[in-house]
Amino acid sequence: MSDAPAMRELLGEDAPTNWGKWGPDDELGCLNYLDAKEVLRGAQHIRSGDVFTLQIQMGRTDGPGDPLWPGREGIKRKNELDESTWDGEGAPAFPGGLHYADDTAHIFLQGSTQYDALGHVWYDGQLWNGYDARSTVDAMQRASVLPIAEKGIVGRGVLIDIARHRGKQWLDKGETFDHTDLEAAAAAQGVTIEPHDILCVRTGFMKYWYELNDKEKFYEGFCEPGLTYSRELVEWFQQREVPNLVTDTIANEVTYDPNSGVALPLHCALMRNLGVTLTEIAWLDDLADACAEDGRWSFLYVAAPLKVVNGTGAPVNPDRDPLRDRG
Ligand code: UVW
Repeated sequence: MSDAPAMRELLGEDAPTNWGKWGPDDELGCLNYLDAKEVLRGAQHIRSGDVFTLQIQMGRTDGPGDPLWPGREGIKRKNELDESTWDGEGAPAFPGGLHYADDTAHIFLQGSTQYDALGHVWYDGQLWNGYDARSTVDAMQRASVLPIAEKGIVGRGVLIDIARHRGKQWLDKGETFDHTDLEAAAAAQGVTIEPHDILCVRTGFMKYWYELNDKEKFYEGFCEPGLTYSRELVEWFQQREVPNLVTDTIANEVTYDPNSGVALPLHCALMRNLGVTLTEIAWLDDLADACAEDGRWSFLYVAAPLKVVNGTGAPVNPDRDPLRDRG
C-alpha cells in the first residue's frame, strides 16, 4: 500500500478551481477562452504556408510500435475486405465489377495522439464542474470529449522546448520542470507565453521512444519527465487562462510527483479542477526544429478531435500552423 497522501490532501481543500465559471452545464472548461477573437489572434501569426501535423503514426508494426500508457493496447487494425475477397465464392458483385478494401479497428481512444475529455480523471467522486463520477459508468454522460470535438480548438499556439533549453535531445525519466522553467525557456527563445495561448511543451520523450526502439527499457521504472505539481504552478495556469496543454509525453506531467509519490496530480489539479484540456503523445520534433531554425515559436494552432459520443477522449491529428508565421 502506498503511503502517498490522498489527492485532496495534496491539492488542498481550497484547491484553485474554475467550477461554475461557465455555468452549471459547462463541458468545455478553459476552451471557453478560445472565442472568435482568439482565432483571429492566432491567424495574425500566419506568414508562410508550412504545415506541421502533430499526430504520431497510429498502428506502426515496425520498431517499438506505438507509445502507450501502461495497460493500454495499441490499435488493432484488421482487413475486412481486400482483393482476396474476390478470390472465392460469395464475394460482393457490383455492376461494373467494382472491388474495394475495407478495414476495422479496435482502439483505445487514448492510444495515440489524443484529446482527453474533461471527465477523463477525477477524485472524491466528482468530475470537472462538480459532475458526479457515477455519470462515467457505462458511458461518459457528462464532460465527454464530444463537446470539445464539436467546438474544435483554434488559437495562438506557443511551443516551449524544454529539452532544447536544457541542451538535451530529450529529458531523462522522471526529470521535472515547472512554470518558472517554462518562463525561462520562453525568454531564452524570445517568445512570450500570452494569456489564452495553447501551450505546447516539448520534452523530446516521443523522440526517445522511437530512437530507443526498446519497449522494455522504455517502460523500465516507468516515470515520464514533465511538469511537476505545486500550488504556484496551478495558480499560474489559472491566471494565464491556459486553455489547452499539449505535450510530447504519454501523460502530460511527471508520472509520479517526486515530493508526494502521488500519480498524475496535475491531471486532477488542471483538468478536473481548472478545466484545462490535455493533449498527449504529440509529435513536436519537426515543428521544434523549424521554430529553432527561424527563431519563431508562435503559430496558429488548429485541432479537431473525433466526435466520439460519450468518449473519454479521442484521437487527433493537430496542425501547428496551416500557415506558420515566418515573419
Ligand atoms: C491517464 O489519465 C491514466 O492517462 P492519460 O491522461 O495519459 O490518458
